[in-house]
Amino acid sequence: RTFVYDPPPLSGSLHLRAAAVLEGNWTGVSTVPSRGLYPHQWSWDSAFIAIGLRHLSPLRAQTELETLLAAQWGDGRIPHIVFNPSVPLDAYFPSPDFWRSSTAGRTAGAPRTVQTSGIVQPPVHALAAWLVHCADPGLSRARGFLAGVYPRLAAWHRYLLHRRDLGGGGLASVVHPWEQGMDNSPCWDAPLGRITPAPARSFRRADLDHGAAEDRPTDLDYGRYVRLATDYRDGEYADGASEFAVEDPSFNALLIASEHALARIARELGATGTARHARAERLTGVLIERLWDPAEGMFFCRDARGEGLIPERSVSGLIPLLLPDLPRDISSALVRTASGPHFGLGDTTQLPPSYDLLGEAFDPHRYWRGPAWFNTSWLLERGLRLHGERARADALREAVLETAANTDFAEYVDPYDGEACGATGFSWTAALTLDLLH
Ligand code: 9WN
Repeated sequence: RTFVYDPPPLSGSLHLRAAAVLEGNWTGVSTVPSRGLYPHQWSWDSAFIAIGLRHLSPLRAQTELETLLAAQWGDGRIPHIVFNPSVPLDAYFPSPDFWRSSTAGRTAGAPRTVQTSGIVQPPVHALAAWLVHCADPGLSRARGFLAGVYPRLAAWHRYLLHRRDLGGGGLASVVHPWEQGMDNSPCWDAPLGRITPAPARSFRRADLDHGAAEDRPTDLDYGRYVRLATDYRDGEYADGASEFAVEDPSFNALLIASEHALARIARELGATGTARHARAERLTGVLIERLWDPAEGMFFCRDARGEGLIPERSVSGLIPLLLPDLPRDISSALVRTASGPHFGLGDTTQLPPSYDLLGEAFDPHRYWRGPAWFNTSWLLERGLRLHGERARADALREAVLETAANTDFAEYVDPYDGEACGATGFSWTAALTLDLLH
């Protein structure tokens, strides 16, 4: 009998490779988005990471969210970065000495023992907490996981729906492009254009030590990001005065989806959850009333400091497909728009672009001005499935898995040919790959 060395295909399997990325990016209490470029804990990254981690280790997934929530501020905000004190200050900009959370954030109730940023990111957390619970309800109950996170998540939603209702219509506004998570989206060009940039010599961009300049935001963008963050900090992170305030469809859709998840969590904890479901449904109506454009068949951002809707097509305007209470005509229109010439889903693109293929500002490699991202693809896949678009959802799932495998879990990719951009070994790409494999 000849012995042929024939290793099982499993050893090279996508599952194991994704698990190895998450293992390598785990710090002991949370996961960094990527070792070089983003060496701390990021808020919405951790939510997506937990959604994947639950398939590897429900305990680690719970810990990921608990670590983030431990850094919550007294006013309810969950900071967009929780800094790792053992990482050198110059490894990432802006660093803790820029945000000064424990002093400038004192009035808003920033924690004393951990350093954080003072802005937020999209509220994917309650959705993540619910999905993490469902992966191992026994462990979750034994640890009191949901009972522990529920009050914090409720305070987070309260902060967004009250302190951040800057447009006065019932939706949450973001006060910085980093808050919405799609940093240099062309949607911000007009509202950001009104902001006087901080001088380029007043800060040093650590991101350019790791990423190609042509794949990243420009220095002028950064000057404005720094100006907005400085002003917010100098006003002690009080809400209301920001020169930049935008109601974004994806940010608010994630809040609504998370509100539905919070209703399920409440029910698991013995309440009815009815009031929360009703609120989520009501908010869906507000989202449609304020951000839906029937002629264009998608949602748009509203400039709360300017003139109405911002006429730029971002993938953000398709993400509300995630919502269960959308009227049929709206979900159908969103699917049509996603599959049409502006996004090319299942047609001209490999993965849906972050921005309009036909838009003037489209650039297939520059960050959120065109490249495709894995978290937005995951959200769209979920939305398609929810609304009965099974064939499209299956095709998108396949495309995500293939692109993740071919790019070593890239941060983002050229939407046409799937060429890797930014970092590789990117945590949410690995995590959401794992989730789609299950
Ligand atoms: C600023 C961590 C984060 C993501 C954002 C992405 C990018 C940061 C940066 O990286 O933003 O928060 O330095 O560019 O745009 O969505 O959460 O992965």
